Amino acid sequence: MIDKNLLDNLLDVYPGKSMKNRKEHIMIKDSSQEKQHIKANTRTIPGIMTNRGCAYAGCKGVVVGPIKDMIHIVHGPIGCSYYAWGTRRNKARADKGGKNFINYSFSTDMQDPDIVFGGEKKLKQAIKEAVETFDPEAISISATCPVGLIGDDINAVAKEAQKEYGIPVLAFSCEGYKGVSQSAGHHIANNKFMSELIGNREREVKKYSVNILGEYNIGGDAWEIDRIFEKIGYEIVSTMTGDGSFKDIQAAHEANLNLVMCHRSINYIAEMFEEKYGIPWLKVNFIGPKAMVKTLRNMAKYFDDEELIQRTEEVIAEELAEIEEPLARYRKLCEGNTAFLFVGGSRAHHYQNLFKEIGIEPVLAAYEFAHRDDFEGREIIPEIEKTADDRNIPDLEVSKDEARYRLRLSKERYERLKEEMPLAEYEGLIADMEDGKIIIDDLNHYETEVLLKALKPAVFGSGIKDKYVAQKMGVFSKQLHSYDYSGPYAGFKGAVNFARDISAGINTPTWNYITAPWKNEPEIEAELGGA
Ligand code: ICE
Repeated sequence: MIDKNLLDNLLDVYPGKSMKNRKEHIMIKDSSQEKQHIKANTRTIPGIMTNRGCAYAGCKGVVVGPIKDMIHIVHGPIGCSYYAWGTRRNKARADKGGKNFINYSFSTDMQDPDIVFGGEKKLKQAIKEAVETFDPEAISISATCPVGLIGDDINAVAKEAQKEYGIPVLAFSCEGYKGVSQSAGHHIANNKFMSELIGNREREVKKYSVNILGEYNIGGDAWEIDRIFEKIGYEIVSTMTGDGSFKDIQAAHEANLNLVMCHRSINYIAEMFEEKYGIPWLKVNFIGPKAMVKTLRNMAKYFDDEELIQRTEEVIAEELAEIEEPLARYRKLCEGNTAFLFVGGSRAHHYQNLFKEIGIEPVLAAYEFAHRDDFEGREIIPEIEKTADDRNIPDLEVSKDEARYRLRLSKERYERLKEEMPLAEYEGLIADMEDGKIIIDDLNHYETEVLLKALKPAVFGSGIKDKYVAQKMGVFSKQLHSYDYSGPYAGFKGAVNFARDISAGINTPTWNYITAPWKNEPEIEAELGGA
């Protein structure tokens, strides 16, 4: 078990109210308890150094931004664009005859006079220039904080521009201050996709057709998944939104199954798809060979075709044989180590298996902005946990019964499959963790430093905001957001890339040249059970 003193000491420095607050966001996994609870998706205590982002980051930066053939105009000061330019590493390449604007950054560069006299004129001009210079499929407008504060009507500008230029112009009111984190921005994006984008184009699809939801092609992940799916014979109708194209997403309602990779950012669309079009969704995980194999088997089982099941097994065998030797080699270099995983709202779950497969035990898993269902499983989702944006679901004209009737499989089979695989289900991060390990919501910089010092993991899977803090303490840090400059890490080949990078990071002699602070200071004692 974790030494209880460690968590008590950790909380000790907070003033009374803050201590009480933080206590509810920190827990130790204990499977002897029937159900463990954690507080999440609440406001960060002012003054605490959090890693969280804003609604604009979640909307434009995460969900909308990766659509490659759209021009994404940010209406706001230049900093909001500059900071986000290329840093997430969501990759894209143009489809045949299509366009790709991913490497550009479009901003209205608001200045003082625009704040005083209004910025709509500038926005109109930006749209005009974008259309004349680039001739995009469509345009998105994302609002940053000042836009909401001064009251620019981006929806009216979008409507007018759509009429004038004859292409879709979607306005997202994702001002940074909305909600408690970037999570609100995901929801704003999801809602608009469903109400204004999906279902606008018809397309013939194959029987084994899927949408991949919540996969953003960081470091090329989606391309490794495409490779495997194509080898088996699946048709990917759309990927939302990694390397995504506007036209494909318009026809996404034609697919026969939705695969949900990142539950946090896109569960809303998955639900709405099921409700509106009767397309069931399956929780998947493409990270780590074990999770990948399970995902592929579940998909084949869903479509229930002997040939497909057989082909799936052939591809699995082929792929596993190819990675066995290099993975074993890297495993030898990693074995017996421990890791911290601290990411946004999904990846501390996605990376559990892969770390374990290379012999590294996650001893702490934390999220920035996950909701309680990401920790505890979907069934909890109490109404009070939902933010105002969460309740703002666009009207769906189809009743649930009607949609069920249109399900691609019979109701009986749907119910049966639900028992056999995570169809419309997700168990949450707590279920992934071993007993005695720590789980934290909205981990902050102070807590990060204390825990790194006390538990000294070999690798800290985190992001740019704390990577160098950790490394100056002598702990190797791998950015699980952007993959630093590497990737893909998904699928079979990606697992080998990951194992290579982690083993190199842990074993580099660089660490011999750094004196970790605890070598000179007294240690905070801590013991880890089973690690
Ligand atoms: Fe989902 Mo960084 Fe992606 Fe997740 Fe989301 Fe963000 Fe990416 Fe991180 C993301 S969509 S940008 S898997 S907002 S790495 S929740 S924080 S863990």
